[in-house]
Amino acid sequence: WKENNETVLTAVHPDTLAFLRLYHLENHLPGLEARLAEVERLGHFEPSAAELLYAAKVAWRNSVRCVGRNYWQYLHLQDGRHLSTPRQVFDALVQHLLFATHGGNIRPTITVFRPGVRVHNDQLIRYAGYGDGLGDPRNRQLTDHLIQLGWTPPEHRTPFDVLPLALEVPGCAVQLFELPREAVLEVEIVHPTLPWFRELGLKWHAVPAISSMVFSAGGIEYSCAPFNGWYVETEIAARNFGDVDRYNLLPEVATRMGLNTRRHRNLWKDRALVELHEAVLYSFERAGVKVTDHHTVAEHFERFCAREKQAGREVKARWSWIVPPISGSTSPQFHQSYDDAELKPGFEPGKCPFH
Ligand code: HEM
Ligand code: NRG
Repeated sequence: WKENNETVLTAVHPDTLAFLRLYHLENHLPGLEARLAEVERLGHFEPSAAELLYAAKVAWRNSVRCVGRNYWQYLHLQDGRHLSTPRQVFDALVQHLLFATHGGNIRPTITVFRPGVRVHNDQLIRYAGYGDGLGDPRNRQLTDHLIQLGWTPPEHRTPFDVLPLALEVPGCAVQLFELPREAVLEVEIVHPTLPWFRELGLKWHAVPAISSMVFSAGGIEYSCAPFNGWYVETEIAARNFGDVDRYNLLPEVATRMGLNTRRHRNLWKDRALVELHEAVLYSFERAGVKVTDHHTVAEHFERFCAREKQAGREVKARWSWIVPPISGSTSPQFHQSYDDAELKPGFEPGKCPFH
């Protein structure tokens, strides 16, 4: 980039300039100057599909709270920037889930909509949390919000009622849509050796698809850019099932295991956790649904760090998110410290639409 083209340098948004430089540099592409001149002429940055895809990959690579970054180069982009009605956005979200789910052989996928589009749900697939304690307590406010927008819970409520999506596009009222069954693959949770596990009636969805984060790319803030990979078993077993303020299943599992839950020293919580983890891994595998375990993902994260180092980049990470919630010290990350600076392109928390 030549100093004598000072006007272009100052007129292009600094994040656009930084991203286009990185894009051309990392991909050994010629034509940076011509591309910057074009942005300057147009007066704004409209990423090509290839640029947008690379920005999304780098945003994943930069995600300090993500331990799954080893596969950052393998991300599929669905470009939804041309879509303008709630119905079109909904159809693209269903398409996203179908493509990503892939019958269980999950494909990391991101769909990018034009700025201003919003999904009120923080994940595309969420289970209702009802006022009387049924369901996922984490989603109580979201459930109330959806009811206020006109949703009627099913007549026979269960702990796992999939919530409808609330979609907002500029110039249109918020609209609710029910996901079709075939877009929501679920796994029944059973245990390889404890037959009573099935009677707990547990299941979980195959695809975690975060839909509440703002994708910041080259100076543009995409308010709706849902993305997914696959689960680490700890997310479901330790946190979603085990947390006291989620499904809180440790007391019931431990009791069924015949453990005394009135004392700590028999490690009933730890034993119940291990069985829950084994059940989740076994059930996903049995159903042919991709899931990883905390040991494998930790190993892969180390590979990612080594490759990044070779490329001359320092891996930024948030220790408390990277280290698994069980058996922390068995993961190499436990014994390290990390700088957790957030780079761009990146995913940032969005403003909650109902708070
Ligand atoms: C967070 C694993 C794919 C971006 C996380 C977390 C885990 C994880 C375990 C922590 C979640 C929590 O504690 O609630 C994985 C695995 C993937 C994957 C195994 C498999 C491919 C992706 C993809 C993207 C991504 C495709 C984006 C393109 C993020 C971000 C966070 C995150 C932004 C932080 C979320 C937040 O702040 O709530 N990931 N991930 N991950 N991941 Fe990944
Ligand atoms: N813990 C959350 C999901 C957060 C994102 N995790 C992933 N992301 N694996 C839960 O639903 O349990 N991903 O893109 O794969």
